[in-house]
Amino acid sequence: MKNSVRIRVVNPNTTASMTTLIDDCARAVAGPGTLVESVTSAMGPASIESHYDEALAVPGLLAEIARGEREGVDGYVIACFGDPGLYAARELARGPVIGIAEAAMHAASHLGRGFSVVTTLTRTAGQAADLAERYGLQRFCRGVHGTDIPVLELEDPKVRGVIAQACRDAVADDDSEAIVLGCAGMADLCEYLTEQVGVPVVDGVAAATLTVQSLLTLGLRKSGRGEFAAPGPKHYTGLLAEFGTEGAER
Ligand code: 2AL
Repeated sequence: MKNSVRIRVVNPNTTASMTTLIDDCARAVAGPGTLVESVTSAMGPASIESHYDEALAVPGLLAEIARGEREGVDGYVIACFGDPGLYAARELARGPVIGIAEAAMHAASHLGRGFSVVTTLTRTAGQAADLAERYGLQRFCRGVHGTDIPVLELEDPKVRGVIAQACRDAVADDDSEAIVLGCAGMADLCEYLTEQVGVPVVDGVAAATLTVQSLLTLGLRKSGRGEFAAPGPKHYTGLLAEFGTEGAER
């Protein structure tokens, strides 16, 4: 059992104001023995709302995980709902790495028979549905609903009402019993939406932070055996040369 833990929350998009929002929400739930440090990726897209954005957000995310490992971080949250680079990050880290979609969907599965995801652009709905399947939670996921609000417009207070209505519609259309918020930028709306919607509303930033905290408090680390073992030594070239694993201390 460990009573003091250091969790790094990585915002894999490059918008620092969104990291501030994420950091506030992670700190609000962390226990007294938990140090939360949120960081913004140093390279990549300003927001992640396509497969292309997601692919190009991964190098910056992995650079933050590698830096965290050098700095002695205990565990990580990937604070983007596509859980970009989750499995690669898990290979790099010694401690637990949890994505916000992964954490939120698991939490919602404990709260009712079915949940709906309310997200940003409708074009990302397929990615969220794929994640439910990947995590074995497809039978709980009754629908994914886009609002067509871009990630960087979530900070505008005018969108709150639109998201609340989308949540109410999702509950009615899917006959669902909980809502999963489909973007890290919605984390600060969780309390408001819970009041407005009348079913449990799960924010993945808070859920993932507490999942990592729980695993660390239990003294549990990533399994180093098999699929998520550290990647083997390899030479990388070009723009990705610094990501090579040759000579990495493992
Ligand atoms: C996200 C998110 O959480 N952060 C980001 O940049 N894009 N998710 C989403 N569904 O658009």
